[in-house]
Amino acid sequence: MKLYYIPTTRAVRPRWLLEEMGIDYELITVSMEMSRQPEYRKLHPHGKVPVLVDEKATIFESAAICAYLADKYLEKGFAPAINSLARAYYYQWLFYASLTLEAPVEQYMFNVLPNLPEKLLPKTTQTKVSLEEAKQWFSRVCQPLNELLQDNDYLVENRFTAADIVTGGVLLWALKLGMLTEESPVKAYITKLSERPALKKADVDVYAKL
Ligand SMILES: N[C@@H](CCC(=O)N[C@@H](CS)C(=O)NCC(=O)O)C(=O)O
Repeated sequence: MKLYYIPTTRAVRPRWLLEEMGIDYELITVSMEMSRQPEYRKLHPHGKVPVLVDEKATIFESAAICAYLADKYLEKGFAPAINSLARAYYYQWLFYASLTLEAPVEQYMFNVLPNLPEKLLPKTTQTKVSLEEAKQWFSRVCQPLNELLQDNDYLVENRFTAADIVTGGVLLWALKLGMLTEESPVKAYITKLSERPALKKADVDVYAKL
């Protein structure tokens, strides 16, 4: 199995899951030149990461890759049983992280890291939401997570799943960008997730160099 990856990006999420599961994989770091090649565009239509190539499957979108891997190795216990009630909440948080939680974090990143390399932040994707607006927006979308995490360590059935990885991947950015200044259940949750050995292996911190 091959994972196409760039450090600190959304590609950390499937790598983190692979490390949690103890599955062997080949890591391919994607350079700017490589991402522009027609061969790479066959793997990802926009030349982005992550991409997972596994036997006949070529999959892009970090949350989809995590969901695929958690199901492929269901016996490892990173996804609830199909058709269970827990499965519904698992989907909810996987999609919430990708569609709702991530948007203000990305906007905040555009503001605080305006000098991100073009590879990581194409100028065409930058918009005009201010730092303060992004922070307030983030605080609103954290609210349901704060309520849940007040009494739970993890998002689904109070056990660690791929939904925690995708959500944790977004919150890790927020933490590193300084968006989580005040103490909250969300901050405690991501601080604790950050200590997981599998995440430490998967996330090579190059933020300081940006
Ligand atoms: N929604 C996609 C987003 C993929 C994405 O934007 N990846 C970024 C890194 S976080 C990327 O490859 N950027 C490089 C580029 O745009 O050339 C996912 O979750 O996989």
